[in-house]
Amino acid sequence: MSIRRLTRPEDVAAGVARPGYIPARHGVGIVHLGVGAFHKAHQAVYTDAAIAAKGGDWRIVGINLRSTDSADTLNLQNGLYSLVVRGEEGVSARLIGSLARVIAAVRNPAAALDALCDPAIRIVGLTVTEKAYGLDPSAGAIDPAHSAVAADLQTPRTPAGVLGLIVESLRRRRGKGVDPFTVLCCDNLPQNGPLVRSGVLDFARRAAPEVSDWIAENVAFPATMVDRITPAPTERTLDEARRLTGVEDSAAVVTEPFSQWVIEDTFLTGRPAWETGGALFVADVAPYEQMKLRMLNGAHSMLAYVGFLSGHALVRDVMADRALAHLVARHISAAAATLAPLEGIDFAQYGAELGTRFRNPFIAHETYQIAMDGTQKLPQRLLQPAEAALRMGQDPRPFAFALAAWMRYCCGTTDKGDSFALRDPREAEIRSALDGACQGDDISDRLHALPNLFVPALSRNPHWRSEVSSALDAMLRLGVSAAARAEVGV
Ligand code: CS2
Repeated sequence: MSIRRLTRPEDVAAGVARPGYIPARHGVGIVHLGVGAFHKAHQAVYTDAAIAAKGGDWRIVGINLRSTDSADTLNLQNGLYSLVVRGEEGVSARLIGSLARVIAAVRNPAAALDALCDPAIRIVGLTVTEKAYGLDPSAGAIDPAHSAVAADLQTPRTPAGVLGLIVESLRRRRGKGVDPFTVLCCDNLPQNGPLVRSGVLDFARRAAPEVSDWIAENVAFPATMVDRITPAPTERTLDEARRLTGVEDSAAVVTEPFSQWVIEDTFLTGRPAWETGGALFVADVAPYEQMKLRMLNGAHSMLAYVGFLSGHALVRDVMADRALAHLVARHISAAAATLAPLEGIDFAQYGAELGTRFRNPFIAHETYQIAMDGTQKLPQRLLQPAEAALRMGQDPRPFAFALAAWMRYCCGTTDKGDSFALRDPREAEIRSALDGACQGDDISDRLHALPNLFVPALSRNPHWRSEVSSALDAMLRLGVSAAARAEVGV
């Protein structure tokens, strides 16, 4: 029997929460680049709550730079989709009405620029993943070799990449006397607002120098910390959404109950009342961001490499393994010890909650998904806390073990000997650097020599290097699973 497709809020079964407003009565105020599962489980949900509580023309026009799937499914459903929340309290579905439509920029680049230039748009949000910007975070500058950056520097009036689109649309807005928008980066990058600002300004100086000072003076780039564990949706997600809502919804997402958003309140031309959805506005996001990147994301990366290599497909399976759960707890405490105190936050309690979230038996989060893009994630998640630990006279071993697990992952085979793709933008470079290497020391030397990844405080620190080599040796000699057990004595 075929069931009808979701196209109107009233299509869904009673018991499914619907938007507390009539979506079509609200205009758009936000463009969001990167409408994937995370955006749909996070910023779009806060925006939905804000419109329901305070009204306003704040619906979202999505732009996807590469994929066309989201545009195809969401536009067919008038932007509606169900958010399935799974946790101890059970499972629930809620219909989200804040997305108006999605533009697939590969098919329609002009529509993407038009949307960004629309005077109604006051905020441009971003969840495009770390690698999409084309930034060199250590230099706070663009990476001119990044493919999208390089292409957009050649043809800056018809851009296709993130920085190119932002700069060109700001240039056009200025030419027409339209106010600039606020750029709201929601990717897990350190100091994400200031970092994207420096990338935009660097790009503008090269591609549109006549507006670079104007951007520097008039565009706000608030930093944010975003958090909600959201696995990539699967057929099971869609089946469950169908069962709960009674309609066909190809855009459904599944997520955990926990959600957090900390934002700097420097919006120049207004913003939705996101606090009504639970967002926290603070003067300085950096300490929250550091806590989350080092404790949550750092432990996530470590458990992803160790778990994936030792045969655990899901985060919850890693947590069900006693030795690995110990290793995760050790990592979380070591990361907490590198942080400056943060008023109102008990790191021990935050860490304990992370353990509970990682164990959530109702969320199937793949270790292979988290293991992706290691070179883009290591600095903020593992290397900066390692450096801090060394500076503070703390034991760097937990971070060295985590880094060794990434290095072992770079070898491209699991404990069982199965080969896999690294799924990293620097995969080819890593593979050729490691060609023929099989000893821990040698692998570590070669990977520590990759340009723009390690700071000298680590790569030239003998204590650090010997901890990494010894952890990696154990993994190569015993296998990752046994090395992890030996590491924590369980
Ligand atoms: C994860 C994050 O895939 C990853 O690298 O560590 O996506 C993580 O699930 C989110 O940051 C949680 O907020």
